[in-house]
Amino acid sequence: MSDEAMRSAWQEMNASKAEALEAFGDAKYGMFIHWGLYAIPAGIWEGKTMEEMGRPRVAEWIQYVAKIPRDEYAKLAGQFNPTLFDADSIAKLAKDAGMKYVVITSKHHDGFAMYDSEVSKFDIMDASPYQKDVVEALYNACQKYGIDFGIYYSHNIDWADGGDCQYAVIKAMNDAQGEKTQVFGPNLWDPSPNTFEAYLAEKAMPQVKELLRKFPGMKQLWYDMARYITPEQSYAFYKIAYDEQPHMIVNERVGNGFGDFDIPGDNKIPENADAIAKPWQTVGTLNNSWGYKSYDQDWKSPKELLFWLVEIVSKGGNYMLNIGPTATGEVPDESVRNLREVGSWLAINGDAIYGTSRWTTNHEGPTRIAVDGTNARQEQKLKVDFTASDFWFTAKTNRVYAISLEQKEKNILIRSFAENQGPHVSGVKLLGSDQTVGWRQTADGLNVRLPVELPSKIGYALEISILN
Ligand code: FHN
Repeated sequence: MSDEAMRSAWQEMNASKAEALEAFGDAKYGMFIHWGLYAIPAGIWEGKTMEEMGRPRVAEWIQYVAKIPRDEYAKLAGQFNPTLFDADSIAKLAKDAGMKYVVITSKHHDGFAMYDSEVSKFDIMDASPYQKDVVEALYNACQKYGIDFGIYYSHNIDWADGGDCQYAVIKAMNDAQGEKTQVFGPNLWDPSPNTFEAYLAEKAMPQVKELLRKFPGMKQLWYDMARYITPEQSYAFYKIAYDEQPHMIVNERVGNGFGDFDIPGDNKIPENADAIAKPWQTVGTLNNSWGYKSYDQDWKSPKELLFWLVEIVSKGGNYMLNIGPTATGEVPDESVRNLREVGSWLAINGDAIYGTSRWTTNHEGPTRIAVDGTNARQEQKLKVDFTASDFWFTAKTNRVYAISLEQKEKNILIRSFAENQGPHVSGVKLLGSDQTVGWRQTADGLNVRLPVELPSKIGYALEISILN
């Protein structure tokens, strides 16, 4: 198939997903789950931490960073017995946290399937003493709680069975064009002897198909790290998903522009969201790792998490926030606490988040925070300290929401509503409260007198009715 034919077929398939993409746009907030054998070493191999061994520092990359031979890594499966895993409590946590969907790693770069795979014996049923399909358990629990379900699948990088992940082929192609090929992710220390083509035909494609048949009604398919993938291969991964579940959306990491929605980057808030043509999603960690890392206690506070959420939503995106369960299947306490606190905030202020669109401006006020990458906030020692003049905005028909993450002042001024410049205001309501809010629109902006008691622990959100 020519590139042109693939692109036009993709356009047609993508256009048929308008409704699913709209629902995705409304959902705003979801849970990512990185869970696999890497939760056993949890960031330490033979006494060395990820930081001592190299990069990246995220715990699910330990096999790569420590160059662990395949046979040796595979032995971890024999120890994987997460008896404390409780799918119901995780789905309920997502619900309580105000999240609308869950996406779980069915197979990460290490190649180990966390579900009952007929295709490979390197799975939770055949290779671990646990012998229960955790993906299926979560799928069922999500249905019970009305949470949408999605699956992560590492299609290019498979350190167990993907050979060199097609690195050599892509490098030769790039060399011929005088282009550099970055080495990041391929198994070059102990590659499986099969070809990448054989891996695609015998493992990756059949597993994706198997997952799509096992879990009907999925909302998202989340491929990852398409570094060494050709357009034909990306198209095939998109098409297989469409053929099985035409209404499910596929992320851009399928590769080569064939995704339905964009990912600006891991833990990255786009500076200029206007430039992103497709619906988009930022994925983020609760500390600085996706997989469980025993010694990373640098948890984002509820206020920091709310900053990420409102900054992303006010720019029109979705936030998918990750938990990394331990080897025994538990979710770290601090993760649970922080997620629940954000959930309590959303229970009060959810109208300002779900189902909203971007307004004419996403933020006003002096505080500017830019974060780009999973290690960035730790390296830049990010502080989430806002002023009473920082507001984020979202909109719905005839309403604009102004969100503050501070409670320092009772008399506030929102400059974007300056008379004769901003829209004409016809009413102001404090979300989660029946108390009357005093307000006046002046040449400086919208003056609001907040009540003494505020409904949320962190900040507040105002629903501003406007006349168009
Ligand atoms: O390499 C992976 C990483 O382990 C993690 O799964 C993230 C999540 O977005 N994706 C890749 C890096 O972008």
